[in-house]
Amino acid sequence: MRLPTPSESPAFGEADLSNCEREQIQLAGGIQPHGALLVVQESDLEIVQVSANAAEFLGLDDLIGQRLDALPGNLAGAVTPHLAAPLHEIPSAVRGTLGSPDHELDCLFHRPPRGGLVLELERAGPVLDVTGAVESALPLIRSAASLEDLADETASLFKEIAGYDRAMMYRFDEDGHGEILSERRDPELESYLGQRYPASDIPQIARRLYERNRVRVLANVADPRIPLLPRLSPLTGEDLDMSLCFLRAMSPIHVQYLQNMGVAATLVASLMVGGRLWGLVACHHYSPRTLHYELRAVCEILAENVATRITALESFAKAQAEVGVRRLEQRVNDAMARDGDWRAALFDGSSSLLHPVEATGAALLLEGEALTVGDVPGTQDIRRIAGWLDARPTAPVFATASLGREDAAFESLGDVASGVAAAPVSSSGGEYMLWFRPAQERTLTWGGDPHKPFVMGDDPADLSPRRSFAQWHEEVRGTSQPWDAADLAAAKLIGATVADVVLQSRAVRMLIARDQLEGVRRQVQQSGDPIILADPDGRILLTNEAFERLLRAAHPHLEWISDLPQLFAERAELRGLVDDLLQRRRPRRGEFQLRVADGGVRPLLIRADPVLVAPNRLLGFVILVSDLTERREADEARRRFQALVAGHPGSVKGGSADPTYQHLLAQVLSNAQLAAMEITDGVDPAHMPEVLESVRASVERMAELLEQLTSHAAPVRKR
Ligand code: BLA
Repeated sequence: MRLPTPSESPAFGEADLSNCEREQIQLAGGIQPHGALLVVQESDLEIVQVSANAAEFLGLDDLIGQRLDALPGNLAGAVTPHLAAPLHEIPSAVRGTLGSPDHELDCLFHRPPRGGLVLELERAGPVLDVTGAVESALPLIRSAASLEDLADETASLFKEIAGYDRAMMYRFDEDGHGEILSERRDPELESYLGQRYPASDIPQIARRLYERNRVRVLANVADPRIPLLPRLSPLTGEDLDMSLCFLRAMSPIHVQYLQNMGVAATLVASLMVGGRLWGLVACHHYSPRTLHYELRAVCEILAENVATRITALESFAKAQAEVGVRRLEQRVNDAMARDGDWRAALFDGSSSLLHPVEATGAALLLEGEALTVGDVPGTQDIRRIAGWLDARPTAPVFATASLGREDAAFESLGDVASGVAAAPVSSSGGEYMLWFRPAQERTLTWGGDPHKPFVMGDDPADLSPRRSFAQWHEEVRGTSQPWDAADLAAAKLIGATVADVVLQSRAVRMLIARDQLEGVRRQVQQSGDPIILADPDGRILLTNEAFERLLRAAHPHLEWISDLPQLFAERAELRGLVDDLLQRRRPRRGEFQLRVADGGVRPLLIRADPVLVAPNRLLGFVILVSDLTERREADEARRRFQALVAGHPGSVKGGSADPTYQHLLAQVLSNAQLAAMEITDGVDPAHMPEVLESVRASVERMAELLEQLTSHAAPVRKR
């Protein structure tokens, strides 16, 4: 016989240590002896392939080449009406007679993938109250309130209904390892409850097969395998695909495994949850045992119902967590709409941030701040973790049960943060929602040493699955309770919620900032005073129209603050001001003469300030310029006016020594002085000179009038 190359899948029974994962168990080429198998050609029901025990099973000779409907019994007639059905996923079952003497048989028939019709025959079982069993079992399954209850109920039901010595419910974890969740056994048997079995005990190919063929019975580990004759189907020239055959002989490796375990017969049903093999119900018997079609069907129905209940319980748990997350999301969004303080709503001190993820601590790192709840590492350590996360892919969630194992630098944090789940909340890096779990010492109990799934005899060919199923304890340290899919789903949801509000609040802030910026820009533009905004290097960022009018017209190449001094008469002095401002960040004020086009100057007041938001954070510079020309003119007007009114009546044209005149004039002047004070206080300097001038002119006119009046009246009074 040709040996398979390593890349090939080994034929049934030819697997060894290197390739047993790929053993083609569906091409078993043989059956268990408690039944018989026929393959017929569909057109005329001619028998083309049989199990080696078929003739004897039926009390007939020479089956090959005969037509099923020509054999004694009514089976062919019972089968034919069902042939309109597809029969390639679920076999049909009929009861009928066949052979000599014509036994009553149960026949399951289906179409294998490559043609022909496979008929599997077993002796008809005793009459059972099948519906009664199902009817009483279903309410128990349906009312199980937790997975634990359901597992216990399932083991009880299978033990009772199928009658095996031991019944177990077995669940696979994410890595394919199995754990016995529940067990019902005869009292004299040792317990397997809580034990774990490595994924290698059940190869992937077998798992895939068990997704289609949901109930398997191994009647007796000591039974010989009955070969198919001929081995290859004459219809296809290939091995018969026995995926759906209930009589299929089981892999010798597995049979050996069971023998090593001391088991004589098994019944195993698949638990399919969400389209994948979630676990198994496995029953052991310590003497040969088989189950007839009806009971196998009952077991399949029970297993389906159990799986449905698992789906419901798991999705209920998921929905609960989701309700928690949604409530949290609602609170955060409400807070956002109310006063923008969504962080307070997220960290309201309750466990709403921890519970859905089943974490013991949580933190939000955002904009340099760390908000926390529960047991968390110090802020510095949280930042270190975030820095470490920045270097690896984290979206939508990153999770580890042992951060210390990922990076030894974090080993010392194990008491609070061995388990870390993280969801980035922005694309800026360093901003995460984090959850923590402490390291826990756990003892995993394996049913045998998981690292030695095989034992090798003296002869390398003498290879068998492990012989010892003695409990093997694995101490697990430095890792937390692992995060399960539901935890991570909740973390992902919360992370997404937070990322949304972060984005939203940043967008809002941007709009506000833009609005404020617009406001400031408008004010600056509308200001009558020239203004310059410069960046921290002194580069001019923004000027207004007043500035353009005053300075730019004459000097279009202003780019830097340091370009300003050259425009002034006091160039050196202004350079000092600019240096003080730029180098020493010192606010300065001063009056300077701007040189203007016609060779003249314009007096300007310059107020220059650095803008600092923190002692060392310079945003830039603001330079305000006031044109002093008008003020200077106003000052001049005031001076002239003061001179007029302050005891220089002589300056008033004409003038008389007449005391009445002098008295009246004094009144007019003090009135005018008062008015002038009010005028200088209230009038804009641009208009002051003319206003003062008008007062001055009016005083002068009045003085003249007074003089005329007094001189005119004098003779009268003298009279
Ligand atoms: C199949 N191995 C299985 C099955 C179980 C186990 C439940 C499915 C059998 C069925 O559906 O009928 C393992 N059975 C267990 C365990 C318990 C139990 C863990 O009762 C615990 C109480 N097996 C090995 C190794 C290999 C292996 C090392 O231990 C090879 C890599 C192979 N297991 C193996 C194969 C099958 C199998 C090939 C398929 C059997 C078949 O359906 O033909």
